[in-house]
Amino acid sequence: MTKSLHYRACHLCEAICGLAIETETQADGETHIRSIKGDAQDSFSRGHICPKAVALQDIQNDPDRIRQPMRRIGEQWQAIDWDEAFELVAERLSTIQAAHGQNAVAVYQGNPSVHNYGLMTHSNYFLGQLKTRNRFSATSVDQLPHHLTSHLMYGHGLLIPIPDIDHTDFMLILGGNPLASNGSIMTVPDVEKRLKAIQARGGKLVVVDPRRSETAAIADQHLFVRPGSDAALLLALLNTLFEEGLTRGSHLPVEGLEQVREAIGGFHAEAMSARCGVPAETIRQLARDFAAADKAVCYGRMGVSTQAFGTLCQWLVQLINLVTGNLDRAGGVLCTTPAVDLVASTSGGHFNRWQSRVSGLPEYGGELPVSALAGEMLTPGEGQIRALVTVAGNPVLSTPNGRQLEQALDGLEFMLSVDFYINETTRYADLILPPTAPLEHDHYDTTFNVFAVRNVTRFNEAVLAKPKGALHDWEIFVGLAKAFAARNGLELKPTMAPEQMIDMGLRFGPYGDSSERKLSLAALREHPHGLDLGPLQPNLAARLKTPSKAVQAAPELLLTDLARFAEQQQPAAHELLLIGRRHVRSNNSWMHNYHRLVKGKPRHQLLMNPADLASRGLADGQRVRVRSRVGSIEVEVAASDEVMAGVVSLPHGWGHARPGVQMDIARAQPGASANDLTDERQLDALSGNAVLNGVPVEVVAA
Ligand SMILES: Nc1nc2c(c(=O)[nH]1)N[C@H]1C(S)=C(S)[C@@H](COP(=O)(O)OP(=O)(O)OC[C@H]3O[C@@H](n4cnc5c(=O)[nH]c(N)nc54)[C@H](O)[C@@H]3O)O[C@H]1N2
Ligand SMILES: Nc1nc2c(c(=O)[nH]1)N[C@H]1C(S)=C(S)[C@@H](COP(=O)(O)OP(=O)(O)OC[C@H]3O[C@@H](n4cnc5c(=O)[nH]c(N)nc54)[C@H](O)[C@@H]3O)O[C@H]1N2
Ligand code: SF4
Ligand SMILES: [Mo]
Repeated sequence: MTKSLHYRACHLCEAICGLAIETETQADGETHIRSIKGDAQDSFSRGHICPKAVALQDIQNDPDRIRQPMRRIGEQWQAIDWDEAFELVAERLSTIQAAHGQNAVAVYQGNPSVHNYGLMTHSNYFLGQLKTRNRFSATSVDQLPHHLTSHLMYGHGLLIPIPDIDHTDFMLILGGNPLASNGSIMTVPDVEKRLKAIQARGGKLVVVDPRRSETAAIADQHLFVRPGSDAALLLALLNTLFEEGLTRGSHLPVEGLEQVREAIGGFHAEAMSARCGVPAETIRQLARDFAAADKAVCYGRMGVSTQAFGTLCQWLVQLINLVTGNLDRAGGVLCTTPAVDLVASTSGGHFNRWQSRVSGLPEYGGELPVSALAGEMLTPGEGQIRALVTVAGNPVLSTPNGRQLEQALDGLEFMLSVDFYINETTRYADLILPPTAPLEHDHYDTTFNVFAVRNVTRFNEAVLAKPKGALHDWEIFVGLAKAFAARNGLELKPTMAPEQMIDMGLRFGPYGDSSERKLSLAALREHPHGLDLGPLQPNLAARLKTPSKAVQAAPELLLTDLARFAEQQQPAAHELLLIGRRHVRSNNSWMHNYHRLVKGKPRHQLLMNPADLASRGLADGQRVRVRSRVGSIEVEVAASDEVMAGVVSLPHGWGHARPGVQMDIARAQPGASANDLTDERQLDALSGNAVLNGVPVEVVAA
């Protein structure tokens, strides 16, 4: 029996914590995980770990995780071999495209697509050949407004300024709960310590959230805001900064600031207060406090992106940082200089070059908003979607109106899923191709190093050997690409393994061959705890990709969207508004199948303010029916003064009781799906991003 210790970054969430994993190999060659701990030698995560990383061993050992290609015949699943599976996909998709056009095949790529570097490097090797305009992803139920804002203001959708959390004096968080999520578009392991350090050095943390979240609970100030109304609050803050002369100049070239000042002239704190539910004087004081801090950060995340004015909110967040002199400044917000630089090596993106056939929603970067997906399948006519490929996604639980999507999936001619579970979505697939588990492949974080609060880089080997007969995600896409190209007589450019691509990316990058550091894959292999490349530095002037090489403060699209905001109706006073939440033991929809993470008291209840319970004659713990325009669910309600009156909170990613789901532990405590209530027609009209927060519902006894 031999024991060995492996160092490895966790890539389950955006925090990329370093792990120390001990394995044991028995005489018969079987290797098991003995322990998973935080890696104290990782200078970025400093030993931090959360319960999800410990559950990596449960993913590894889960009997429900599928390990060979599975074909569905009626209700039955049959194992088939890889070559037969690739042939089947090539035949079915080619036939459907030949009969109905290329757009008849759609693609949905889920969240782990950006956490798994083999998917980053190789999914397009196959998916690109499909040449379909019907491409969708989890981006449009999440951070699309961030990308669109950066594309419009800075010329590249990935040029997103990151909070310099370690050096700021004032952090204003709207719609983010990093104590549960471990940070998002802000890769920050150990976030609680880093937030408390702001306070310890005399700085201030302010949280704006309709729920007193775990992060709000440690803040110096928490403001309840009516769901979906952050644009009003942000406009009032910006207006106050201008009106009270609280702005500071910027070293950056900026165009359009005068237009901004004019356009927001009417949105006084006094006028906006009623819309967002925050008193005018509180808003003005917040603007003064923010401006008085030497170094300050305004950060808006998931909760403000997934609302009716998500893009407007993200634009206003950027403007608040800009006009207070905190954009591209130490202690403010800064862009990374990543070792593999996706900003330098790709074009800035495009927007609204085409629209979805039925609902007319705009593409961004070649993808359409996923709220349009079911409609494109259900609505007959030329261009109707007849086949779907899902990759690392569970849109039945994660996109608006999941019940409608189920109906649409049921009517498809063919569906392929690249995934290792038979879950709420993949149970509709005709074929599931399972990749290796997280610890069985090597890892370089192409995505989240770009959003990290320090410039960091690391490459780690697989901890466990690839099982016989298994394929990595990237190898599945190579197999699919070859079979599809052969059937269609297409020429396929040769490819290389992901690690070789990373080696090239590193060597062409800012710390590569032409620099003193000479980073390469070989160099990174010598640093299994990761390499720290220093704090973020001002770099935006050189990185801007706008045609004028100036920050565009007043993009036309956003000025126009202000008019839409001005006309918006207030929700009726008697309505309850639904919002979401996350728990540190969850990971979107797919990590409820591990006893370690779901044990203890249930965490899927609907939280409701005691006053709202009382006025409806409901009691804590009772089962209730929640209804929205699109559907209804039944769930237990819990009284909580964490949520403001008029608001109910339900976590997404639950709802595992659907027939055919083969995840036994998840099914035992299924919860209900928030996305059986969210509405595919409720959108940020500018970007097409889904509204997941601020959905009108009613709650009655079940
Ligand atoms: N109401 C509401 N809805 C939401 C949200 C919300 O806050 N409220 N949040 C939204 C957000 S931010 C997101 S990102 C989406 C997420 O939504 P999705 O991306 O659609 O779904 P996930 O729940 O992340 O499911 C990931 C799937 O990938 C599989 N998987 C895991 N690792 C791998 C891998 O390495 N390779 C492959 N091939 N498959 C893998 C899992 O088995 C699972 O089926 O949900 C969104 N939906
Ligand atoms: N443990 C865990 N970690 C995760 C995930 C997970 O599922 N579990 N998912 C990962 C993913 S894919 C993402 S995108 C990130 C997201 O990370 P975060 O952006 O931090 O998202 P949440 O934790 O959902 O926090 C959103 C907050 O917004 C609040 N909110 C809701 N509506 C509004 C509103 O109208 N205005 C304001 N101001 N606030 C509002 C909610 O009450 C909630 O506290 O987390 C990632 N990390
Ligand atoms: S916070 Fe948890 S899930 Fe996220 S990277 Fe760190 S250990 Fe992994
Ligand atoms: Mo997300």
